[in-house]
Amino acid sequence: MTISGVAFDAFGTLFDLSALRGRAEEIVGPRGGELYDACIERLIPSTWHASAAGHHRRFPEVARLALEAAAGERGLDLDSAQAERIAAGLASLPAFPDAEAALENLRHLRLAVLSNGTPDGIKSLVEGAGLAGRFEHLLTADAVGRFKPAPEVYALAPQAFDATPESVVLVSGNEWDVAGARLAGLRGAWVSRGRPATGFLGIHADVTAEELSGLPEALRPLEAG
Ligand code: LAC
Repeated sequence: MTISGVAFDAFGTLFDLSALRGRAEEIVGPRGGELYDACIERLIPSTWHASAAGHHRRFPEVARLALEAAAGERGLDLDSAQAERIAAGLASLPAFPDAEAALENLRHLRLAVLSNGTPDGIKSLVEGAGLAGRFEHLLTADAVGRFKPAPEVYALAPQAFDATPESVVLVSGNEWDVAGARLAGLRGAWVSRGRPATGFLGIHADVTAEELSGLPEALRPLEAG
C-alpha cells in the first residue's frame, strides 16, 4: 500500500505553539510563562473532556477557558479580554524552521492539514507562514464537532483524499494523536523532537522522524508499499 495522502497536525507539529508563551508575557507580564505552562497542561485534556462529554467548544474558546482556569489556579489576574487576546495567537504562530523544506521534499505527495483548530485559524496559520500553496486540504475538527482522537476527525483525511484510511498517513508531534490516527485505520508518523517513544495506550507510530526535516526519509518505506 503506497501513500495516497499525508495529513499534518498543526499545533506542535507544523506550528510552534510555544510562541504563545511570549504573547502571554506581553499581555500579563513576567508571570506569563507560568500562565502558558499551566494552560498547556489543561488544554489537551480539556479537548478530550469536551468530546467525551459531548460538550464541543471551538478550539480558541477551549484555549481561552484553559487560560482562565490556569490563571485562577496560579492566582493571576486575567480578564476574558486578555485571555482572548492570548488565545487569538493560535492563529499567528510561526512554522517550525524546517517545515517549509520538509513540505518541499514531499511535494510529490498530496498534503493536507488535519487539526483541532478552526478553519479560519488554520488558514491564517498556513498563509502567515507562506505555506498555503502546499496543502490541498485544510481539515479541522470543526467539521465534525468533536476533537481528536474522535475517529470521525481522522476520517476527514481519507474522505478528502478519496482514499482508503490505511493509505493516508497522519504526521504529528503528539504521540496520542498518532495513536488516535492508527486506531481510526490511518498510518501514523511521529515527529519525536528528541523525546523517547513511549507509545500511547500501547500504540506506536508506524514511522518516526526526529524532526520534520527527517520526514521525507522516514516516509519512504511507506511510500514503497
Ligand atoms: C492539532 C493539535 C492536536 O493541531 O495539535 O490538532
